[in-house]
Amino acid sequence: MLIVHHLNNSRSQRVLWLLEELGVPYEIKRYQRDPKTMLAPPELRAVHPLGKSPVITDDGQTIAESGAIIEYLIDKYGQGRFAPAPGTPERLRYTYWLHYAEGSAMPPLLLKLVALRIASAPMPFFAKPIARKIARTLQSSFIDPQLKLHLGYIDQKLSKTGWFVGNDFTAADVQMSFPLEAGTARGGMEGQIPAVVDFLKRIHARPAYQRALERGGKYELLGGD
Ligand SMILES: N[C@@H](CCC(=O)N[C@@H](CS)C(=O)NCC(=O)O)C(=O)O
Repeated sequence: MLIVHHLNNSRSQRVLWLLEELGVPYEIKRYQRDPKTMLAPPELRAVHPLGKSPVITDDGQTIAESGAIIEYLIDKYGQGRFAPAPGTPERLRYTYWLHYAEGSAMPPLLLKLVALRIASAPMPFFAKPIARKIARTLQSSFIDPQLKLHLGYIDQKLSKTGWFVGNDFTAADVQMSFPLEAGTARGGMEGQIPAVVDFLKRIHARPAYQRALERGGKYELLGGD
């Protein structure tokens, strides 16, 4: 049986969603973040040396990295669904979004989280104003303009057909859901990205998404609805 090593409030939610879309049976092994550090518990390192989620185990294989997991699931269980045919221009665009999600969209979101943490971290009183100033400068001079650039680009793309590739739902939409959920939860740009907000509404209404939420448990990144 395929096992999803599922960390609460994390990228593994989108793996559960894809499995529900595909109708593949799976088991969930749950891991809880440390409430202070938000890191995964050490047990996850017994599954994969980095101890990050998602990780799946299937047929004696351990697969980490959301994009690699999605490719594996589509190759093995897709039966031609949710991905354009290999060798087509659509397939290239699909591959692009699978990589873009983690390679380009997530880094500024992660930096935003770090800047917010620096600003609120416990430290000696005399260091606080300096730390806050650094965090604010980083945010206003680099992070926020980058987020605006990426979210604007994605919004324009989604305004054409409503999906990342062609006229239909694909696994690229699953992979892109996490940066958009995190981006709208952290970003405050909802008024400027109507196609993104609409995309999130439509994916959240999908029965498979709802089933994945029920199985995955509490997920706090549903901003944008
Ligand atoms: N690029 C990786 C990122 C994996 C990752 O950072 N996962 C986060 C959850 S969203 C995690 O495990 N965080 C806990 C930790 O780093 O200990 C992927 O897409 O799978």
